[in-house]
Amino acid sequence: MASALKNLSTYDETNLPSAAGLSFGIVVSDWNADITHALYQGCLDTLVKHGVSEDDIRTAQVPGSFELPVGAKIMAGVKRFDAIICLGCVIKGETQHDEYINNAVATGLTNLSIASGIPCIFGVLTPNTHEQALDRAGGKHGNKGVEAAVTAIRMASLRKELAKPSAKIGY
Ligand code: DLZ
Repeated sequence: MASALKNLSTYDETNLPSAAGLSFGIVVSDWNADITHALYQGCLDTLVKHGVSEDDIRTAQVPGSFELPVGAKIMAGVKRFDAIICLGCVIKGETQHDEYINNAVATGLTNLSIASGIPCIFGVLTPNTHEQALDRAGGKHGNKGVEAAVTAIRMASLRKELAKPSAKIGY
């Protein structure tokens, strides 16, 4: 398993650009709320820790992960966020529902990111069990919401940086 021996939420804080002045949308799925709300807290704490003002964070709740792409699309139409973070948890069950939802969310967020130019971050857990989800929502594998926030800060900063005129001429 790729993540078996790693705490995925460890990152080099000194290497992350300040997120002050950047604005973020967060879309949270209420399905498996004990997990997604823990992801949300990790995400929010990380954004604030890196300088984002709470006034520059807008949160929307959607019923399930399947609704994350349209929630993000609505959010993208409300304000020009520097990045939109989508948080959910789809636990494998007896049927293939998880594959349909996960594929739809991944494709939807990819398409929205490319079409809008706003990074839409995939913060969706796809575990086999509830225990695996807990491990990744503040348990032994860290908090995936923290990672989603770090990814959002990096992508939002990159977007801002590349929008500046380059000082260099030629190569
Ligand atoms: C229907 C459903 C099921 C069975 N499981 C999950 C889940 O594990 N995680 C999740 O976020 N959502 C689940 N849903 C709800 C769908 O995402 C969606 O909200 C409904 O199918 C209505 O479109």
